[in-house]
Amino acid sequence: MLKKLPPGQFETEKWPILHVGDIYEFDEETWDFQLFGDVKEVVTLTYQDFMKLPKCVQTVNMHCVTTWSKFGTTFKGIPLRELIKLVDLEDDVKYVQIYGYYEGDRFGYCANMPLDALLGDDSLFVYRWKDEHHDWQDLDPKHGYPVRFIPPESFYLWKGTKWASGIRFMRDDEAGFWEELGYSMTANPFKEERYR
Ligand SMILES: Nc1nc2c(c(=O)[nH]1)N[C@H]1C(S)=C(S)[C@@H](COP(=O)(O)O)O[C@H]1N2
Ligand SMILES: [Mo]
Repeated sequence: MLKKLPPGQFETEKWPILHVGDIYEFDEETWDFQLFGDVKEVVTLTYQDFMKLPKCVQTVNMHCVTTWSKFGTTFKGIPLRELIKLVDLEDDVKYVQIYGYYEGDRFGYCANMPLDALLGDDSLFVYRWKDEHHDWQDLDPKHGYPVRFIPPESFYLWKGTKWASGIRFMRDDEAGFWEELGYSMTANPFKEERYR
């Protein structure tokens, strides 16, 4: 895994914790994952359905807009492209909004990204991880258990929705939680796209 520090970032060995609101407490009974928006039919997955999907293991770098970068964390998760196979998208869907819990609201947090940037092995809904200092382990609730999105490193980590609850498919780009507050729509760390 190439270690390239984007402009204005510093390297951290530790994995910092950053979010708004309380940590979501997982309850398998009430948890589900929704695929909705510009789709022919809404698809709802139980935790069992979700965890049966094909998995992928990938080592990625994370870049937080607050200037820390963590290199070389290995994640196990479900690629976003596997979820796309489960829905019938309307024509011209080009963006997604990835939702997660915020203060008890399952759609309280979200982040927008172009769909075509998220079709690789580095766009994962993750639930296990390891790194140089840690053996394989479940994701901690503070990092997004039971599943959280990890975006490709061409996006700042706020696009990595914790406690993920669904994907809304969209024809047009729409601002997410931080984007509404003035952060970048495109958010490429290597171009230092922090604000808009
Ligand atoms: N649901 C939710 N996901 C979230 C956030 C949040 O506030 N709520 N914060 C984002 C931000 S700003 C960052 S930098 C990363 C931090 O992930 P970490 O705490 O696992 O390092 O989570 C992102 N995902
Ligand atoms: Mo962040």
